[in-house]
Amino acid sequence: MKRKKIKTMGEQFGRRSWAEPWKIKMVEPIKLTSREERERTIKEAGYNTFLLRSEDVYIDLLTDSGTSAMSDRQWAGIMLGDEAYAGSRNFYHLEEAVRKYYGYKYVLPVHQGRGAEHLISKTLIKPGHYIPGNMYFTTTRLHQELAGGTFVDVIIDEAHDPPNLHPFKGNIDINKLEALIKRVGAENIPFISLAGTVNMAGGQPVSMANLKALRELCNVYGISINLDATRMAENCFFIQECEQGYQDKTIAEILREFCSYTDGAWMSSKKDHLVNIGGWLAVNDKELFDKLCNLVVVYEGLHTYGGMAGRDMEALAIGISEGVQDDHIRSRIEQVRYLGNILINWNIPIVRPVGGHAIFLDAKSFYSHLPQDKFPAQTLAAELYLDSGVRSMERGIVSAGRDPETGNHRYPALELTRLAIPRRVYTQAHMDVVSEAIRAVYKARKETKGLKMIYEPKYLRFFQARFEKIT
Ligand code: P71
Repeated sequence: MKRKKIKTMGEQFGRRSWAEPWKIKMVEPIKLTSREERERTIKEAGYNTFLLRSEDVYIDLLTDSGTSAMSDRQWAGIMLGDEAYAGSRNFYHLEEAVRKYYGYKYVLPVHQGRGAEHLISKTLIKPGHYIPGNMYFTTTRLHQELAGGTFVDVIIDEAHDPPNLHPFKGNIDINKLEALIKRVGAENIPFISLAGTVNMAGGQPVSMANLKALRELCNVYGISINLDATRMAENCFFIQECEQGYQDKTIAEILREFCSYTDGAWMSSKKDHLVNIGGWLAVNDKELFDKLCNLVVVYEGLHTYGGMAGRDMEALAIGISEGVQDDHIRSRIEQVRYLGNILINWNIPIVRPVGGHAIFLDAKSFYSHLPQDKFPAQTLAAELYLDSGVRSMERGIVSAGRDPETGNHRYPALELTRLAIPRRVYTQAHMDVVSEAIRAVYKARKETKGLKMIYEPKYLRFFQARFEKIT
């Protein structure tokens, strides 16, 4: 009998193989539960993956936020925590790292991204203001609304179309933005809320050319640009790969250039910076900084710790330099692509091109027989967990919440189930298991009837809403 020739992973994709630029020094056991156990645990969790205990999860792709593995250098940094109330040495390391890699002048630590969103929204947004941005993010928009503003999505139309292969689906539609400015007046737009690796669009990048065009327009109207830099290092990988003139630049160089066209940034360091908690807010304007600096003591902590322990700031400062290394970013994004390419090859509907931090299943076309108010993406997250203990997150109608004016559901064009890949945590074998779980759920899709919402909290309902299976 002729033996079938086995191909390595690289060979399957027609290239030499490459591997992660690290080896594993410490492991954390995980266990696979039985189908009966999962039937019970997901029911108890109201079919909401946020309400599962992590012990009952096998492969946890709920989020890439705060779930990455720290390096030995970061853990060593934890031992160097200077836990003084004021003026901790670790704060100065953090400040230096942000200045070096992002280039902003003034830096404030915060406990995590939404802490920074709160401060900047409260400081700059007044009732009646409009805040244009490249697709909403849940916490970002909520803070803008709580400050009295209205978020306006000015992302390009391609971003709302899962199979569209535009390489920079995170771009701002400059015409849409200019029309908004003309309609509401530049004086009613406190800043542009620009995000890299646009989360809700499927981890889609913004191009340097788009940012330059945005800068020009904003200069004409005197509007500032604040960057949600949460996954900006990943965004820079796409610029390096696809945008003319950037192939020979490092991620760190591209990042510095990108930030140089913006006026300030907020950061959830739980992503690019490879830490479990932390964030910062940075601006170039001294007057604005003084206001933020005053507000941080009300909500976060003194301006030299902002809700973080000294040790956390040290791990974060080290994480900033590790998070922009080219080999790290490449291996991180190629792992996401590895999973994505398998699914594309099997004709399973996902958002394309594969983005930076996650695979987004297109639940609308996956469960094309389910209307959006039967929560297809929530249903898909529950079914994936039931099949194999893989945890994912709804990013559709539940996440979109209700319109504050009318109280009706918002019906977003995208109804997605996100499988976010933590950095430096799972192996290719885990990705194989995940792909097969998705395929099994896809094969059984016609039998799935959807969910009914039985409890709905007021703010960010997706975190705590509860559902029942429709039978
Ligand atoms: C993610 C998260 C964490 C999360 C937040 C809300 C609902 C579910 C999960 C957080 C982000 C983010 C962007 C682009 C700001 C924050 C807030 N993402 N901007 O994707 O992705 O940062 O969580 O540190 O407060 O799972 P924070």
